[in-house]
Amino acid sequence: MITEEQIKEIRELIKQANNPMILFDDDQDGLCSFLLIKKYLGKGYGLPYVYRDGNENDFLIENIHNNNHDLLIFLDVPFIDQYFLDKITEIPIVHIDHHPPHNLKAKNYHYFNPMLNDKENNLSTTYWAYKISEGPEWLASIGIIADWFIPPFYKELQKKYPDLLPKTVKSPGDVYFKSNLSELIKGYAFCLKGKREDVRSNINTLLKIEDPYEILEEKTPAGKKIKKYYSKRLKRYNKMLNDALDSYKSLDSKDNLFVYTYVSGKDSFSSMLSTELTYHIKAKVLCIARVKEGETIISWRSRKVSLPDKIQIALEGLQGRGGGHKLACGTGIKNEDFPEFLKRMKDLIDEDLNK
Ligand SMILES: [Mn+2]
Repeated sequence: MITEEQIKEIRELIKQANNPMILFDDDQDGLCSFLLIKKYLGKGYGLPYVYRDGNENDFLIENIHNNNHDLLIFLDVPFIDQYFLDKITEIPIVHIDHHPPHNLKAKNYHYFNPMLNDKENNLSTTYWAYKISEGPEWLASIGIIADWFIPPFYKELQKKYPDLLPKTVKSPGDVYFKSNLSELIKGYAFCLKGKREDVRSNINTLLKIEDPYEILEEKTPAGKKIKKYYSKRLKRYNKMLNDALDSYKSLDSKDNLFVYTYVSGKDSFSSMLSTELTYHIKAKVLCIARVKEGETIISWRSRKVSLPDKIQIALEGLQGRGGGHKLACGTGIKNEDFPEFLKRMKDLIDEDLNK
């Protein structure tokens, strides 16, 4: 865990800055961490950050130098590049995360990760941002639940919002996918999709929201704007979800592998879609494939069988790459090689499960 002492240390480190730059992971956990920290500090400039290698970070490094940022904060960002640390030596860097720890070091680099002293404790970054900022709980719960944790303060929060939250929860999915807060948890993710200017504007609008009903019941102009933005995507997402659930119904129940393929040039919904489908259906392995121009991007989810080894074998001689965790992986493969790759994966999975 991140100790009370460390929480105090983080507060001291970040409160000193006048002009912090805050880079956060491109999902609800990253976004809610940012909203909490920025509200707490009352200052800072924030951007979603997706990992980039070496000099691909130059524009950001230049931006930090040119705009006289006096602190760099990373929130929920799994990896950063040594290159970054080598180029930014004159201002403190505070990094708060809960992914498997790395051991990059620099004099000005302060790294906080609950897994460093307890491998089992990987509570989401939003939870630690909540500890630092002390609230509000409803906002923290969005980031925490989306990262598949039940907030430690759930009981009190449920009493405050009995119409939004179920009394008992067995799985974070009960809130994420079945409650009246569901729309908002998904909506926050959709606010990060689309054109860069739109995302930036959404982030600024989200900073004005004090209460979930502002959005859900369109009570303020800011709330109205957010609901309008995410509703279009929510509709598209729900259509895909129902489509996938329908096709599951027609699946032979003996099949170990469930495959859902969708075409989308613009937004990717695969991460949320595979999480939600895993919650609703019982197939042993799920393959959510997004067909883009030339390439198919796959999000894999498994209940038990290990995937990375099988992906490596199945990719042999084909034009693709992939990897990830034992039960959650990704693959990118040329469209023409997708059918053969899928056939090989199905055989490998069947073979493993019928052992
Ligand atoms: Mn996270």
